Amino acid sequence: MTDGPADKITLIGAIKEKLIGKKQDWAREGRLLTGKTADHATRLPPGQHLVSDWPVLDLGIQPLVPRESFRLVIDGAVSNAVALGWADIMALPQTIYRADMHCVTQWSRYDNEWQGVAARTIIELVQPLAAASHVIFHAHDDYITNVTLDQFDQTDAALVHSWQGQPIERLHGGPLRGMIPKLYLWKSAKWIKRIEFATADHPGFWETRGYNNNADPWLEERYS
Ligand SMILES: Nc1nc2c(c(=O)[nH]1)N[C@H]1C(S)=C(S)[C@@H](COP(=O)(O)O)O[C@H]1N2
Ligand SMILES: [Mo]
Repeated sequence: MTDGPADKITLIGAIKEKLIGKKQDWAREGRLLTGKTADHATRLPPGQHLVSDWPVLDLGIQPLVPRESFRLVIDGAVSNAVALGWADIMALPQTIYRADMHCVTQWSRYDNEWQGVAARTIIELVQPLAAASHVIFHAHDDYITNVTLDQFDQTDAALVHSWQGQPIERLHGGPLRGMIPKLYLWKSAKWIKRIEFATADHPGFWETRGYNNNADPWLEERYS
């Protein structure tokens, strides 16, 4: 294959320093906190409101990742590290499910239909070592986020390529993004390029800027 522009990964945009600074201030000041928690049976977590559109949140850079050059490395504390191309992703067993999403900036969107590869399919494929305790997502915009292996090892956690039956748009992290619906949405990395199984925790971009490491919306774990 030639190395033409069609298969190059392009970074579009520039880091939004001001917006990142403002979100860090929110964490420092504890903005948006209601002081309430809710049972998981309550569909809307505390302090959230419903939206019907799907807002876009990023650091200012929206990578363009052509499927021809797509490559996802899954490595670290696993017995079977892999590098998957787009055809490999699509050849894995596919899952379709419906889930709500909850962003720390207070919007929630119900009934999103996701299609992709279940986290448990990935876990079965790479065989994490007994010592693996965390999963670190690395993205093309250098965004990083971390979850525990238990948070990833859930029936509704997945790597998703379609939303409401359509390929996920570049703005929302296409061609492939993480989806962990039971955590605030910053734990769902867009434009993923590497998933690292780790034997220790490595807090990511927002987790090192005042945001909560655990990020359970029903416990209102917005900030650290
Ligand atoms: N690669 C990457 N993933 C990311 C982000 C980002 O800046 N870069 N932002 C996170 C945040 S803060 C949110 S709220 C969601 C937003 O996803 P959306 O733009 O599809 O709504 O993506 C998360 N994943
Ligand atoms: Mo966010």
